[in-house]
Amino acid sequence: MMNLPSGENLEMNIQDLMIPSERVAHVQVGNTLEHALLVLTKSGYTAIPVLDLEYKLKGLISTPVILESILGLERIEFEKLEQNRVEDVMNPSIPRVTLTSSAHSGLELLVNHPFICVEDSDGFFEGILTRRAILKMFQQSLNSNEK
Ligand code: 4BW
Repeated sequence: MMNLPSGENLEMNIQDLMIPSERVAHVQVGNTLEHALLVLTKSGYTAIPVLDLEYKLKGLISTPVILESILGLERIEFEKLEQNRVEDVMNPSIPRVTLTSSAHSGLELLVNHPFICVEDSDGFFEGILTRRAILKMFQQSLNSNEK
């Protein structure tokens, strides 16, 4: 529950707002950079989670990080896309909450991150909470207040 400036209480449950894991584009440890670039390009997202074989969070991979890793001094080293693995270049620092975290902690992280990962109490990946989901919820709340 959150208190809006108006004094209104806003129910916000991370589980209800998140995109569930089966609908989240992701790659796995061991995948090549080429595979990751394909998934990123086809999905249209700039950054996606990296999971291990048990479906636990290991990092985030993004198009800029991949492109940066193949920039040589004089040319783009395309061969590295096949040679290198996502774990070689991913960002291991992941903004994350658990299913039972307060909505407030999720909201705070979303100020600086476009999405945050949600895991269960054993560290298994459950989904992501996006800025869009939060903004949509606020918009719906404002709309219903105006009526
Ligand atoms: O392919 C897209 N489909 C839709 N419906 N919206 C898209 C798509 N690509 C971008 N967008 C929009 C969204 O509003 O641009 C925003 C920024 O995308 P991003 O960060 O930089 O790729 C999107 O905002 P959002 O929905 O609040 O999502 C925030 C971030 O969460 C995205 C992306 O990194 C991640 N994300 C969202 N849905 C995802 C996902 N990652 C993997 N799988 C998903 N289903």
